[in-house]
Amino acid sequence: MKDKIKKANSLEDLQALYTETFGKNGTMTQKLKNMANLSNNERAAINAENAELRQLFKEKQNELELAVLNAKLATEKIDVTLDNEPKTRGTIHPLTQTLKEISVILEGLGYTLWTGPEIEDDWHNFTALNTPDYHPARDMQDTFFLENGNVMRTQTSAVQIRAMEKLGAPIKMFAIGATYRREMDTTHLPSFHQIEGLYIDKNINMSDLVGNLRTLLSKFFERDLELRIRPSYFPFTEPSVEFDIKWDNGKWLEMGGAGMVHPNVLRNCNIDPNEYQGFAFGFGWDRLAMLKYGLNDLRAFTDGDIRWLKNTGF
Ligand code: FA5
Repeated sequence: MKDKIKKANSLEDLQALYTETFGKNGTMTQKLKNMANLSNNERAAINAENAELRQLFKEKQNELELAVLNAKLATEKIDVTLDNEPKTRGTIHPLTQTLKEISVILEGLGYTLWTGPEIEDDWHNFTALNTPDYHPARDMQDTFFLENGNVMRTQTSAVQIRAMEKLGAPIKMFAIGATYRREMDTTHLPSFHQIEGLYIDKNINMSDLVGNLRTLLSKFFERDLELRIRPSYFPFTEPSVEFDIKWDNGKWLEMGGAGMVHPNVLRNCNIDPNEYQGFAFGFGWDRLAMLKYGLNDLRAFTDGDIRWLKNTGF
């Protein structure tokens, strides 16, 4: 039996041998049953054999169980060296990147972010901005009109009005968001974005405007920039200017419009123009991103072409 146990090569075989030995009619069971009339030596021999067989079974069982486990592990092995598909990461859109940079700079200069609706009423987009419906300046901005008389906001200046109506003066806010006009070429899109700034307090003047714009643009472009202002016209500012920066190639680049907020605009927002005055500025968010990141077609910003995004280096 000892040899048989040692040679068993499956748990089933071992179980059969065990039954043969220790089962109800097993050889060892019988021997143990019939020990009563045997001498002490004979009994001791049977007990020793019994213990030895049990030990042998136990050892063989452990050995066979281990073999089964190893066989199972071998088939279930995970090959951790297997090649994995490389993970592709998304990139930040140049506009989003620019938004973050501008926001950090303006917040650092004490401006608070405001938002307003993209579908705007006539009051906030035009009338309160000193542009009543008979005003010829309405033609400066080709407007998308909705059937109910609302408009797709043509300028973030509408958010100035909302902020002043709510907070009054003093106020220092900025807005950044989508704007819409009926135009389309390489430098004009029907849907583009603007950045607006407004600072109203008791002693604000044009030199504050120039200083703020120069700081903002120098920080954004990360170099000391020359700023130039030229007389211009907007119904909601008086005097009005357009401002340019001197680029690396020595050329002046037009950035946006600005000026001292017109007294009528302040009055429309229940602010007394004899007590408060201040400046506002507005410019193209898309154009800022184009310049900083050396992109040359405004239309690419909204085309959603992933190849373009990848080539922008973002
Ligand atoms: C305005 O919209 C004024 N609200 C700016 C302003 C604010 C003046 C506060 C005074 C005080 P303008 O129409 O020039 O101004 O537009 C400002 C800038 O928006 C332009 O310089 C240009 O950078 C950008 N812009 C205008 N139209 C488009 C367009 N169709 N596509 C892309 N960018 C545009």
